Amino acid sequence: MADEPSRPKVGVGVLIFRNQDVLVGKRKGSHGSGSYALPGGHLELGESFEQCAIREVEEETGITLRDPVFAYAVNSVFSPDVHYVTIFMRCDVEPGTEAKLMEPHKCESWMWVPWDGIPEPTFLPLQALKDSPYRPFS
Ligand code: 8DG
Ligand code: MG
Ligand code: MG
Repeated sequence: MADEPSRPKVGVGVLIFRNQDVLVGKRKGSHGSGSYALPGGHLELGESFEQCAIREVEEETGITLRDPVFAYAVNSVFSPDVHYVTIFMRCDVEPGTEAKLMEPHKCESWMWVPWDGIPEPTFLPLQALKDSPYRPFS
């Protein structure tokens, strides 16, 4: 077991749109600290992408998502031994929806920003999504 090579992990990032704005948070306490990322986390054993999106968003923001749908996927090599495939799920929420800071040790704050106004530095997988052909409103 000790000699097993490391392999890529699967992360799920969730695009939550409220009107034209997307929810991002400033990461704290792990890799990419200080960068802006979507809510999300690791896909757990046996989970669907939809279940992971709903669980992580509930845990991190208190928002209950209805019917998140697949949006895009990117491949991100952070360093020689940190490699993630990120599945982006998308869900549009009601205009009055607010995000709670449920894990203040992992996130400085949540903010709703326009797609073209995501602050820098941007977390690597989210930057890859921004650089991809994915367009949220077309
Ligand atoms: P978890 O243990 O609750 O599953 O994870 P977490 O505590 O929420 O950690 P995280 O760093 O937010 O997410 C785990 C990994 O998921 C992260 O290290 C890299 C990967 N990941 C991506 N894309 C995205 C993304 O867009 N947002 C978030 N939050 N994580 C992502 O590959
Ligand atoms: Mg999490
Ligand atoms: Mg997370």
